[in-house]
Amino acid sequence: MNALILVDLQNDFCPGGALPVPGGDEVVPLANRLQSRFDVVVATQDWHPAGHLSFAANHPGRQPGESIELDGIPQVLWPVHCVQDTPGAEFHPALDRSRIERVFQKGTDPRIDSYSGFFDNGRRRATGLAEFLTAHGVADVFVCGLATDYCVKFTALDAARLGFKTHLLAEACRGVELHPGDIQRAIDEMRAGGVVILA
Ligand code: VGL
Ligand code: ZN
Repeated sequence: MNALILVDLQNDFCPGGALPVPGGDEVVPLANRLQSRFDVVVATQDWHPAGHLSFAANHPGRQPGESIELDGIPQVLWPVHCVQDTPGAEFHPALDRSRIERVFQKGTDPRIDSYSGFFDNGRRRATGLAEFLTAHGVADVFVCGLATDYCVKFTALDAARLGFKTHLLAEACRGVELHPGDIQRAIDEMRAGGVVILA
């Protein structure tokens, strides 16, 4: 069985949102078209409380894009984004949700960020995605969505580490590119981590 993981196709990561990924909305029609090719479709959703410590606004004097350490883990500070029950946290309105069997929310603990759809950044808690895929007999995982250099990368790397045959649908991803070259470096890291990069 194969599975498509749709990563964080949310309003705040699209142009006009709080943490816009350039061209983020362009992947929505691709994601819609891809779904029919897979046995299982799941989605991840960045889902932060307003007091989340990945938000620069919750660190007086800090600006988005700066890096700090949070509980011993490096943390990029972001604009306030994907706050639970706000429009920015909703899926893009054009996303076809009819085949999404389960949504895995992440980033709910205010003290730790969660880029991967499987675990938080400290691997303290699992979302249940791995067990869900295993229970559905999934061996092959295909990842697309936002953002290539953060949540897509960590989701794909964890999938590969967990033993799923993991593929990146690169055309259906867009990245933040906070620093020039971040997207290419992310793709190189995924390839080195055993992820098969597909155009
Ligand atoms: C993401 C930064 C902060 C992502 C989520 O979905 O890639 N990036 N939160
Ligand atoms: Zn986030």
